[in-house]
Parts: sequence; C-alpha cells; structure tokens
Amino acid sequence: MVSWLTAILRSSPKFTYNQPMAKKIVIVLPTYNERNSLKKFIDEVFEQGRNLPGYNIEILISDSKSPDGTGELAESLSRKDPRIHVIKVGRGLGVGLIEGHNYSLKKLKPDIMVQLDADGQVQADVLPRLINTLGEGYDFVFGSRFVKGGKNKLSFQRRLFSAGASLICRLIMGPFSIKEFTNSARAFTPALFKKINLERLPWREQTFIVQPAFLNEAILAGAKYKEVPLVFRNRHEGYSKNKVVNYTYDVITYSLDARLHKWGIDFPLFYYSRRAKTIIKFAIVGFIGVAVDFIFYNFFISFLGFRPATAKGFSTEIAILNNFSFNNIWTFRHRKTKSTFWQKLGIFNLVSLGGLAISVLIIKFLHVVYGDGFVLFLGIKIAFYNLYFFATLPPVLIWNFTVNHFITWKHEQN
Ligand SMILES: Nc1nc2c(ncn2[C@@H]2O[C@H](COP(=O)(O)OP(=O)(O)OP(=O)(O)O)[C@@H](O)[C@H]2O)c(=O)[nH]1
Ligand SMILES: [Mg+2]
Repeated sequence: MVSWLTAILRSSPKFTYNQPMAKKIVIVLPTYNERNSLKKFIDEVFEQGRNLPGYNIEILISDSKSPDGTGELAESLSRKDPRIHVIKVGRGLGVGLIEGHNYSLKKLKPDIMVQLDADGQVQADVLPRLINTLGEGYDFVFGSRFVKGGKNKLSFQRRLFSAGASLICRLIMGPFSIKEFTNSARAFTPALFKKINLERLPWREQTFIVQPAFLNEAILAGAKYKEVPLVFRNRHEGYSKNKVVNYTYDVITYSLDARLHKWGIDFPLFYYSRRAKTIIKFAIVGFIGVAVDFIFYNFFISFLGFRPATAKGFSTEIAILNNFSFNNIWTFRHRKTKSTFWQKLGIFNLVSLGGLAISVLIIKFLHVVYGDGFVLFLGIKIAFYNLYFFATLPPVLIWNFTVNHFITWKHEQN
C-alpha cells in the first residue's frame, strides 16, 4: 500500500517528493563603524549565491550602535531586501557574533550558520568553500590564511602579528594541526552551535579573543572540523578595532587557560588576568627586567672585564630604564598623570632602590634563619640562596607595583 502510494506520488510531475528544499544559510555580519564597506560586501556575498545552487542566503547584521551610522544604513538595506535583517547589540565583537547567532537560531531558523567580517577583508569567495566542505560531512568549517591556497594580504607587521597569534594558540592551547585560529570566517551546523558551552566562552569581554575561543569551544563540543583556504585583503575603508599588544596578552592568557582546562584544571586564569591586567603587565615587565639585568651583568663581566659589583650597578640601572620604558608605554599607558616624564623616571628609580633594599633585607633575614644548604627538587639540587632569591620576587613586586600605582603613575582626574 505504502509503496504503491509512493510510486504514484513520485511519478506526479508537480510533487516534489525526494527533492530537497533549498537550505537556508544565515550569515552574521558583526559591525562597528563599517558604513563605507557594508553595502559593497553584502553585494559580493549575494553574488556568491550563484556558486551555491540549492541554498538561500540571508544576512543578519548585528550592529553595536555604530556612531558612523552603519545601523541606519543596515536598516535601509533591510527595508529594500527581505534577505537582510538587522539587530542592535552592545559593544564588542563577541557580543555582535553570539547575540547575532542566538537571534538567527531563534528567529531565522537557519540550516547553516555562518559568520564573516563586514569590512570586506574576508574575500567572499570563501563562502562556497565553507558551505561545500560542510556538506562533505563536517559540522564546523573555518577559513584559514595559512593553509595551501590561503593568502594574507596585510602589511608585513600585521602578517607577523596574525601568524604569531595563531602560533601561540597552536603551541599552548592546541591542536597544533590547526594553522589559523584568529579570523571570523566560519560555517557550522545549528546542532553544533547548540552544543557549544557559551558559559565558558568569554564572548562578553571586549576583545577579539572570541575568535580563537569560539574555535576551541567548538572543538570541545565535539566538532568534526576542517580548515579551508581564505584570502584576507587589506582594509580599503574604515579602521581596525583590534589592539595588537592587548590582544597578544589575551591570546597568551586565554591559551594558558584553555590548556589548563584540557589538563582538567578549571582555574579561571583568563578571567582574572583581564581583571588584574595592570599588575600582571607590571609583573611581566618586571620579569623581563630580571632577564635584562642578568644578561647585561654577564656581558659586562665576560666581555668588558668589569668587576661583579660594578657590573651589577650598570646592569641594574639598564634594567630599571628598560622597566620604566615598558611601564610608561604599556602598563600605565592610559594613566593621565600630573608629573612629567623626568619626574616619573626619577621616582621610578627611587622606588626600584626601595625594592632592592627590601630584597637585600629578605635575603639577609632568610640566611640568618635558615643558613646555607640544598634541597632536592625532581632530582636537581637547588641551593637555599636561589630559593631566597625567588622569595624576594612577590614582596618586591607588591612594593614596586603599589608605590608606582599610587605615586609614579598616580591617576589624576583632570
Ligand atoms: N558588532 C560589533 N562588531 C565589531 C566590533 N568590533 C569589531 N567588529 C567587527 O568585527 C569585524 C572585524 O573587525 P576589524 O576591525 O576589521 O578587525 P581586523 O579585521 O582584525 O582588523 P583590520 O585588518 O584592520 O580590519 C568587522 O566586521 C568589525 O566591524 C564591535 O564592537 N561590535
Ligand atoms: Mg577587518
């Protein structure tokens, strides 16, 4: 009975039994001040529809209330074309992406979810590659400038930056086999998106870390994934919203956090590192300073024949200058201060001398109490005096940071 009915239905020319309906692709375009590139890029994306028979493309612009009027432009485009939708969201790329996907899932019912940049840097021809690869049985496909066929047409510094960021992700977070973690050209199934743990994804933080983090969480959600070539062009319009040094900091701390999680250690390192950013930057500068001190100390003794005490005087002052420069241009960059550059340098020197006095006193005290000796750690003999050295680091860091925070780079309201 059933087979008889099926045979009739199949032979009927009007009935579309067995013929799949067109699948709906919803592309989220997060925007912040992309007024000059948006329309052109949307046209390029719809053009790609020709290479995607059997699919309908819709676009969702999630605009963070751009002051340049991108939102108004998006709304006027959406009034003219029912395939274009717009939502207004808070600031941040992560907010634009995740609120966009959530809205798309609820209201637009996509068969395939996609995200792309709106500034036209991602060449739209990546779209058929993403979609067709997804159709091969993957549930997460992402564009990559660093696989064969991919291209990164940015300036030399920007190329170095993107390659460096992905290398850090590969080495620390993994998997190493993935070549690029840091762009937004991605396609995935709604089923996979629903499995992603958005609680763990730092999408509300205003940082581009959402790009590698989203990839990481998709893999943790069990994604069957593949990297496809992506051509990334230079920006023609608008400006970059990415901040190189801060982003590198986020990439390192997030990758470490993700690595700990993979080892079964759930410590919110990334969360704390963002909140304790100033003191952590200060500590990083301090540790670099220790290395600088050590290298120059040895250089003066071995190559210039200085006596150790003289060498230490010079090497410490070089380290102080090194630390001052980095703290001035990085750690406390945004502080508005009343004191001049030279006043700050003078106070910083004095504070550092204070730190030196504290460390000498601590070492003296520990030496009097515990004397000389060794401990065995993983089969290695470690002298007490080395432990004393490390014991000085936390108190000296606290001293230096507190005094510099409240005095050298004292924040003045006006
Ligand atoms: N909704 C929303 N989108 C954002 C925000 N910041 C960046 N974007 C979008 O994210 C995409 C990538 O940002 P870009 O500034 O182009 O970053 P980039 O491509 O790494 O840097 P460039 O190479 O200089 O363009 C663009 O479509 C931006 O409009 C934001 O705060 N909210
Ligand atoms: Mg861009």
